[in-house]
Amino acid sequence: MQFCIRSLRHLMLAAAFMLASALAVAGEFKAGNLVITDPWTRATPKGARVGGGFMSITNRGTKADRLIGGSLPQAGRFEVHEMAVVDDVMKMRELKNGLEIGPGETVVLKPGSYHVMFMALTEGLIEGESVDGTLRFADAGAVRITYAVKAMGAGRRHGMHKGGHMKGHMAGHGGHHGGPAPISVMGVHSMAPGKFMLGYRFMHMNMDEMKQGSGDISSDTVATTVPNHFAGMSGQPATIRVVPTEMETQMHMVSGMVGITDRITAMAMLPFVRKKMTMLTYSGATGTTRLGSSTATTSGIGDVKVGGLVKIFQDPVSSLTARLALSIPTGGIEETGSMLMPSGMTMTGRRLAYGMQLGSGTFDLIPALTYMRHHGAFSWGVQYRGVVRLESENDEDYSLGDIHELDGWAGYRWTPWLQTSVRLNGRTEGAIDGQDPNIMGPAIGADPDNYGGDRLTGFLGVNITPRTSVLKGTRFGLDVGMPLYEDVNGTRLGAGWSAMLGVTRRF
Ligand SMILES: [Cu+2]
Repeated sequence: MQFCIRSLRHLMLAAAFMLASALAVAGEFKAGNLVITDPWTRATPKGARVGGGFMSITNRGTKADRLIGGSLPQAGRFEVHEMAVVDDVMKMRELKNGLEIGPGETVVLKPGSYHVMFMALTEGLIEGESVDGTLRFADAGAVRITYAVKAMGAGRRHGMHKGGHMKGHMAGHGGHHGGPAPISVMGVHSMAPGKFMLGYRFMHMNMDEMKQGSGDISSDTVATTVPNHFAGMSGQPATIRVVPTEMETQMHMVSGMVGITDRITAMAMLPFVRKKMTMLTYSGATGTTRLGSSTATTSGIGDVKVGGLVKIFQDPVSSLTARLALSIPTGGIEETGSMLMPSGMTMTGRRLAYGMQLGSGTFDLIPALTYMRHHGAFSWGVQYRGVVRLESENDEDYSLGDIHELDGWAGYRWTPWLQTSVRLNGRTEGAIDGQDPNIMGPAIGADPDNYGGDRLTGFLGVNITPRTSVLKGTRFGLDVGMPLYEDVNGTRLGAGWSAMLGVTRRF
């Protein structure tokens, strides 16, 4: 048997070629330390000019490499793309610096996520066929790969778009993610550089039942049993004589956000506050006689908020964003009004209770941390937000309690423009520290210990994000809540229903 070296080499070459083509068919390609597995694309509809390529890339090396380009004979242009949330819509964006694959890492290019883009296609991609192309890596250089052409809808993640408006290219890329957070949850995610958003929100909160701790208490019982904070001082009765029966708090909030860098977004919020409290006044030695009611209102600018959002991370389906902002004591803390006194006289120009003032009077830190995630039409998120008083007392010798809130919500997008949500809010607020010498008298609201407490509130929300061109980028939102559980400090009005109505517009 004449068996020469040459034929052996041919044999090995043939074997290597067969192996390579076997591997090619099996969908594995190597470039240096990189292994590209199962490249695939979709058949394109007639006349389509774009297509997408998907695969997994594993870096078996010890240093990072970057997918920076490639080619496909049928395509005039080839780009590397990511999916990112821009204007509340999932959009694809070119990665100008390429896609990094870290040492030991596997990056998966899949629908709704990273992908390569074939643009200016000169011919369609046919299901069942395969197409050859190249990839270019910063370090490993160029490599030839073969894409398997799968069915037009292959790899689509959720059915919401079945037969919907996503018939065009990239169906299954999701197009729209699960939608925005409820309108009451602010500072959820950052803006792209140079992009800005304006918002207007109106908040109404009703408080109409007296509570003591976690139990209800009638105003008659309050007047006869709850100690007056100022008892013992001259002319002061032993128990409360002025009991609030209802309070309305309304806030108009104008807000703005602008993207500074890819990670940093500046934000500001200007609130206009209006408060109205109705009080029942009692008289008599032990407070058993209902004398009558009086109402006090205050209104004006509240505490302005300024600060920034920092994008900690964001990928196509989730984001983690921190807010670092400051509340500036622009809201009035010397608001006065009239009140019916146990003596029967109506006093005017009296400093009203702490709860009727328009601001905190202190500089406060308002941190927040928000994680949000989307699964197709579903979305959910959690947000911690706080108010931390940075000063131990304001100009009137007190500081309001710190506030800590935790929000959890889930949303479902029924159509590209309609989303509903449920939300649970847990809130704890400390009592007032110190005392304003101008706020005194046998009234519930004049006692610093009757502030703060813990509360759990449930909300239902709806977001409408019109897709028509003029309203594109606008979101109309409503969020309505009812307390599920409340344990107040001391004795005070408990929370009733609340609602937030708002509109935000991105530019
Ligand atoms: Cu793309």
